[in-house]
Amino acid sequence: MPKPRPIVAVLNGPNLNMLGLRQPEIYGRATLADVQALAERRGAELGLSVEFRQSNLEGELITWVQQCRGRAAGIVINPAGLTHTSVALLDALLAAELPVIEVHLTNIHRREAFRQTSITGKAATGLIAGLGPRGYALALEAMAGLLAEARGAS
Ligand code: DHK
Repeated sequence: MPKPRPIVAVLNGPNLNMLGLRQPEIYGRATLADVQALAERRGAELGLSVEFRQSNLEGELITWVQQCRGRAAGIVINPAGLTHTSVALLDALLAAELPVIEVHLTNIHRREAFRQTSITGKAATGLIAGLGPRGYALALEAMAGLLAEARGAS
């Protein structure tokens, strides 16, 4: 029997369902469906099973993070606006005890002061910001590398 592919949850926070329509001069013209297709394609090439989800609700994202514990191999997350506000999402990510890569489409350090702090980033193994949808593919590449290293170490 072929080995099951490690599950990597790719979670997206509030307003990312509006990608393509929402401030395209800042967030670009790619839609969330485009980002999902890119993530699923790159994930499959890397031997990962990508579970791609988006919610506008903080509690729903927290529940999805909780469900990753013991089931998924890692989490790629763009918490969107919750990046800058949500201690509760940070706590959920810490409790998951999984490698976490935080992705931002934009370079949050070039934006308003309130976007330059990431509360959730404290739970992240690494962060990728400013590279648009490509950041999701890069995050999955990094995740595949982290998982391979962890397998080699065990
Ligand atoms: C997305 C958002 O929706 C914003 O609230 C963040 C992030 C930045 C992004 O760049 O992907 O401030």
